[in-house]
Amino acid sequence: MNAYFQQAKFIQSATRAATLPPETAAEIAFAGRSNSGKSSTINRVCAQKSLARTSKTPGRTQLINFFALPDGCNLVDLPGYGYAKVPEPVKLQWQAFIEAYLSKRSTLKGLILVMDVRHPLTDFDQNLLYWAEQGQLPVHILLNKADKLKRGQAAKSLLEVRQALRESDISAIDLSVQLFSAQNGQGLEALWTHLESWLGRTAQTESLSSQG
Ligand SMILES: Nc1nc2c(ncn2[C@@H]2O[C@H](COP(=O)(O)OP(=O)(O)OP(=O)(O)O)[C@@H](O)[C@H]2O)c(=O)[nH]1
Ligand SMILES: [Mg+2]
Repeated sequence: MNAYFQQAKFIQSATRAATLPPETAAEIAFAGRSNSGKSSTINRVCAQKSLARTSKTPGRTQLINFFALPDGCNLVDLPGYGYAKVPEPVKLQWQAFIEAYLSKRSTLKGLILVMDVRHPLTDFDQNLLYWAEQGQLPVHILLNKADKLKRGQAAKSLLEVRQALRESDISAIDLSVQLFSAQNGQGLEALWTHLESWLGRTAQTESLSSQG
């Protein structure tokens, strides 16, 4: 349990840059392919079952949804990319928005990049990493749905992703990777610690409960 994140509340949706809330406090965005589990991850972080809408149908989150924490910091649920059925003009519009958001949003402290552990580092993910690097934005990668793999397979995937990142050109940003499961909470403590450090908080997790 983490009382800080548990108090998150939905504040608003936005469709484009003009409708974003003002840049008043730190925020962290959750990005990744459609269906990778961004919304489920936010719900797990905040211990709320239906704070962010999740769905078996890819492309569910069409809007940029903002969730406010008690001190005014925001968690941001971005629409997924890579969903084949989205019309081309919408894809281009989305790409333009994300590039602008990642490079210009002054309050953005970091990006949580959610991937399916079984299909990591797609072209779309690489593209996002490129834009994060352009914006000098730290990225923490979640290899989500780790519950779908045996422990050994998941560990292997983690090593492979770390290796691939070391060999890639992305060197200028603070980049980290962990296994995660929005379904069973594996890796949650590590994720909280990361989010809290980006938001300039000291970790609150240990003192509250040891069960995570
Ligand atoms: N087994 C398992 N399923 C998960 C996990 N995380 C998410 N899911 C499932 O994956 C599907 C998609 O989850 P969402 O959280 O809606 O994914 P999203 O990335 O927000 O998707 P879009 O909003 O469409 O971009 C749902 O059926 C979730 O229940 C996980 O850790 N393990
Ligand atoms: Mg979603």
